[in-house]
Amino acid sequence: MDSFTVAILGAYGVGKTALALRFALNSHNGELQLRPIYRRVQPTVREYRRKVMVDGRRCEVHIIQIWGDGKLDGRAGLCIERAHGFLLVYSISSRATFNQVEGFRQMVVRAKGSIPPMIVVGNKLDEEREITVEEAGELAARFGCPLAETSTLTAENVNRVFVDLARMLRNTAGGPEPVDRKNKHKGTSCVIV
Ligand SMILES: Nc1nc2c(ncn2[C@@H]2O[C@H](COP(=O)(O)OP(=O)(O)OP(=O)(O)O)[C@@H](O)[C@H]2O)c(=O)[nH]1
Ligand SMILES: [Mg+2]
Repeated sequence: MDSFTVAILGAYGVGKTALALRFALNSHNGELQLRPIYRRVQPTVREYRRKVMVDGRRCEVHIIQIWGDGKLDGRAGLCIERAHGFLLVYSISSRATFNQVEGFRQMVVRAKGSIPPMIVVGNKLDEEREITVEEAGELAARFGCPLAETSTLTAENVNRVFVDLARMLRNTAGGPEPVDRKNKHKGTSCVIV
């Protein structure tokens, strides 16, 4: 079974922990409500795992390191080293968090010495929009990576963003592709809105 490690980066309060919890815990309980999730939110480093089907094949997604200060210290560097793929998260209702996305990407590229698979993720899709899909799409296009918009409140696109990143990682790793594959979201032009 493929196993990928994903790191979630983004400014304080964009919903990094909520994304990890929504993805990891929703797998076994579709009834999971928002409040119980957020009671469990902790502003610290936590690790989560979930097995998902990606194009008909099981895949384990291991989520590591969730932090908000954007400093490339030793701990952050180690986590980036361990991670195969990255979610660069901002809040669609906060320009300040959008403005920090580029810095997080640079931190990853600097630490890795290469450009790993990434997805730019605009979270809090249920809130009033300050960042348009167009400008976020321009940023993602400049990075050469997909854009997704999510809400951990409604769960919209949350699973999909992890599955799409896992697919990108599998394709990057050069693994064999299943014959029945129907992948509409392959490649870097994918925009999930
Ligand atoms: N409306 C709405 N609120 C959200 C969403 N995702 C997260 N939140 C809220 O945003 C706040 C911050 O969420 P966290 O998941 O703790 O954010 P974080 O990025 O992990 O924050 P730090 O670890 O402090 O950097 C919480 O009050 C959540 O309830 C969302 O999709 N919609
Ligand atoms: Mg957090």
